[in-house]
Amino acid sequence: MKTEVIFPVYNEADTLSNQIKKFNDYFDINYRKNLIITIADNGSTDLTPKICENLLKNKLIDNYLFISEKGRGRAIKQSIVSSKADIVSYMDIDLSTDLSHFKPLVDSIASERNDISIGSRLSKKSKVIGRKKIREFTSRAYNLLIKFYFPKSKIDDMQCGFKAFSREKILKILNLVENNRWFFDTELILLARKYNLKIDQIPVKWTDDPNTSVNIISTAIEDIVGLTKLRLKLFKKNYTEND
Ligand SMILES: Nc1nc2c(ncn2[C@@H]2O[C@H](COP(=O)(O)OP(=O)(O)OP(=O)(O)O)[C@@H](O)[C@H]2O)c(=O)[nH]1
Ligand SMILES: [Mg+2]
Repeated sequence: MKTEVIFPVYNEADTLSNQIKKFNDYFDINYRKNLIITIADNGSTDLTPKICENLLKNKLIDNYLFISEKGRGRAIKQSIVSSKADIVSYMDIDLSTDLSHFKPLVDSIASERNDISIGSRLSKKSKVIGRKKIREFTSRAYNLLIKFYFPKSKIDDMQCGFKAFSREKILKILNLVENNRWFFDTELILLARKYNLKIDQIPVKWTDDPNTSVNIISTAIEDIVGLTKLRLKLFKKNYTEND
């Protein structure tokens, strides 16, 4: 069974090589053989493309996708669509999620037969190191708002950049996802709930990287608009089962 890990990146030249080496070094040769590593880049303007060429040459990654239009969600979507793996996953290049969770994330689909497994920084057993109070607060407030809008969603942390999917199961849902930026994760998971996919949550150890590409204000607006639109859309279409 083939597994693909997608790293969405934008202007990550400073750390990219080291992080990819760290990821490769973590796994033994046999495990790595069945793992496809993809970098999905949205028009980086720094040396990211050049570095990816080298990583490809040295077989530290298997694919490099350069997508000219912006949007992390767009990059993940396109990578999953063009993937040939049975299980597709994605992870932030800062490797904030401890790598010890990668195999359990994948195994949750491979052996426990879940359709989706997602990392959670907000569950009782999660361990979060170094996250700024304001990020912790906005994240908790956002996830409470989701529970208010979608009381049966029962997901602790929608936004953790650490998720895996059965590719076959997620393709149908992916077609319905409209957002191409940061709301992408929430929209995908809520739609997956709607269509009764089996979702597993894995509490993770998270060591925060203070460098961020997220603008809190604009992303908060995007999230609230996205949630409202999705709620209305699901009402309109008379979906009532798993709201
Ligand atoms: N493909 C693509 N990747 C992006 C884009 N913007 C950010 N990324 C990547 O998305 C991942 C997450 O970005 P981060 O800056 O770590 O996000 P963050 O602010 O730390 O958010 P948290 O990790 O949730 O605290 C990184 O691998 C980024 O390189 C984009 O426009 N396109
Ligand atoms: Mg980060």
